[in-house]
Amino acid sequence: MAFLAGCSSGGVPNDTIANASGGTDSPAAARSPDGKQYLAQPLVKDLFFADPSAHVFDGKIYIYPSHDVDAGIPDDDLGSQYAMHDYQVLSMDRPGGAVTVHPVALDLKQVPWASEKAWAPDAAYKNGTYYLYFPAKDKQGVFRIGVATSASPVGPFKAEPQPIQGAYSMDPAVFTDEDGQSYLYLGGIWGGQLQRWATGKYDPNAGDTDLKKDDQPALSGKVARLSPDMKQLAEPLRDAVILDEKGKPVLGGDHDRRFFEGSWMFKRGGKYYYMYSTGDTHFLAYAIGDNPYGPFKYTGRILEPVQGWTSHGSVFAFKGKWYLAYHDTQLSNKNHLRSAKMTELTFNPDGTIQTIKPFKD
Ligand code: FUB
Repeated sequence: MAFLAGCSSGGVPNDTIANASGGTDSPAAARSPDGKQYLAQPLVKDLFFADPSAHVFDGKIYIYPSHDVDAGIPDDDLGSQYAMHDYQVLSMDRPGGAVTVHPVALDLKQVPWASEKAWAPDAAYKNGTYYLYFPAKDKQGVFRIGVATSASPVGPFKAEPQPIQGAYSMDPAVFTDEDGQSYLYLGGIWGGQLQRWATGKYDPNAGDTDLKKDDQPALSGKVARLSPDMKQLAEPLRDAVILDEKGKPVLGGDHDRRFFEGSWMFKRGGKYYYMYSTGDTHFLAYAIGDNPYGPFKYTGRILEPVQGWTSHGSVFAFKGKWYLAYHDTQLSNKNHLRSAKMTELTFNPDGTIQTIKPFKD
């Protein structure tokens, strides 16, 4: 059974604040630990949802988030504390509308190849089928990307017996272009293991951070066209290269601009906007290209650092307006217990994006 949950956002006031048992919830912490007022309020107040990937299917908003849990694991640089094991979908009729939290859509127990770490997912739709793309570690502890299908946008989803061949690392995001062709973006350094694939083959000895070559091009997120059945890569992964103002690849030492994790692609005005997280500098940055593969020119920041270590989100259009779905740790003040939020996003006349500050003062 689905239930309504609290929902309220800066600029998009909510209809109801309710908890899982249907009762009225108390207001979330009004201010951050250092006294700042939050721009937006959590979409859900009695469960933790992060990494919100938002899509509009059939005129309704569906959010595919990570479902954060407290496994009592201390924070480390590999993200061991993010010990999630299942997915639930959120839906709403409009930004600021009541949020429905749907039942478990997929549990890693139902995925034959997976062992742990149900990290940030995404979804796509084609020809009557919904596809859930999700990362998880396999039985050997290597991050892989899986795909599961359903006739409903909220699941339950049935996983394919094997991970997507040729895909690796984490944070899958699927973009479908106007011609109907879909592309899979993925990758994340440090705990996301992308650095271990730098040669194209998995190297467990490649370390737990990045290439450690600050004056060399940074590791890129990856992109590949999906096969017509949406379940395989139609080609090998390519680098989604981010260029600086001189047209040179952003360097590994440029932590304010280099790719870390959290790929998201959207298209506006014929341009391809590649959003990503800069990880240890905590920005959601964006770079613009002329096609889905890039290269993408670094353009700026979409979101300044939120409360909590990670930042990860999605951008979507609904009835002529644009929105950013993101997360922070307002309800827990713990890095691994995050709350999804939503706020409006504004483009400048030249196509650049007005940077969002997650606090009002
Ligand atoms: O939710 C676990 C991980 O934290 C995600 O996969 C990353 O993008 C970061 O948000």
